[in-house]
Amino acid sequence: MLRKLAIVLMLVLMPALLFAQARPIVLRLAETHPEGYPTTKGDYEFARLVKERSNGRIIIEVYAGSQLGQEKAVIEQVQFGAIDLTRVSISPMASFVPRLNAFQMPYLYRDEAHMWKVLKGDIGKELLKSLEPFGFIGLGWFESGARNFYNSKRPIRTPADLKGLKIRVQESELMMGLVAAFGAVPTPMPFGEVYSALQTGVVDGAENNWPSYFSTSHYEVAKYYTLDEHTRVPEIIVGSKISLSKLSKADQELIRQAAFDAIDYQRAEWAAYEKLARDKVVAAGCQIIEITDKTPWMELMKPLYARQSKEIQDLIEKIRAVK
Ligand code: BDP
Repeated sequence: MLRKLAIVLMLVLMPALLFAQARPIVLRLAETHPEGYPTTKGDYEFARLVKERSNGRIIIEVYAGSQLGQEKAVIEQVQFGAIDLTRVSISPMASFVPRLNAFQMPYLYRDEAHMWKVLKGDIGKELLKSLEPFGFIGLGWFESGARNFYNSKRPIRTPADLKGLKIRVQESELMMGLVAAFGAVPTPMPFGEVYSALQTGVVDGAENNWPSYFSTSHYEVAKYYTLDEHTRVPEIIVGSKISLSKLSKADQELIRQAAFDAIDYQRAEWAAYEKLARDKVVAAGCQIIEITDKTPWMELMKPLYARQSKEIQDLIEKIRAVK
């Protein structure tokens, strides 16, 4: 009798146990860029590493092309746990975590290598850890080149040429201040709306790196591209504290490490695509304006630096001191 009962129990419980074990943890990652963009490829590499290292127990589904919404809305959803992960620019992220502004100050990094020394070093690691009280788990950084102004009206050779132009900016107070300090009129709006805003003349221009200028086709409607490189804005991969804290500490660490290990892959993809974007834009006949002396541009940014909080000023100093 007892044996029979045990057999029956086993038959009933076994499939349930097996099923529970086999069902992977699925996490959704929101990405604004389309498939094929180097940053999206970086997300997939992150997902691949997580799947491989967890033997398929943890699956990250990448939703590219703003399927889950525009960046600011996505960040809100990550904060309250409706989206598990996202890769975003730190510009909109800084509205949630103000100290991030220190990392996107104009003309802050000497070059790309300096930025990466900061991001991968103690300062960058500490910053990722400091996001928790805001509801985020900082996981890693991606490359995003340098941002340049472009517009449909005229070649910009000096900051004075920007005067009065309506320039789209990310949804970020710092970026608004930056564009205003150059004498232009900042117009914040989500990335996905910029093409039609340029086309219909709602804005005269915008600013972005080569890959975004190209992949969004903005170069078709705003052909003057000025290489002033006013800022390098790192990209950040963040998780939702609400959703990731449901995982074991070991799994959280696995995810964090995978994001960090995807960085070099994304950087290599970035470098290749940046070159391709540049070639395509040039071939399309856009007017590229080189800036040989950035001093007058930098000068205008001094009041923006002076306005920052003590906490940000201290971080800026630390970043500059990294050799
Ligand atoms: C691109 C960033 C993307 C931003 C976009 C923007 O990769 O995350 O949303 O700029 O300007 O360079 O909004």
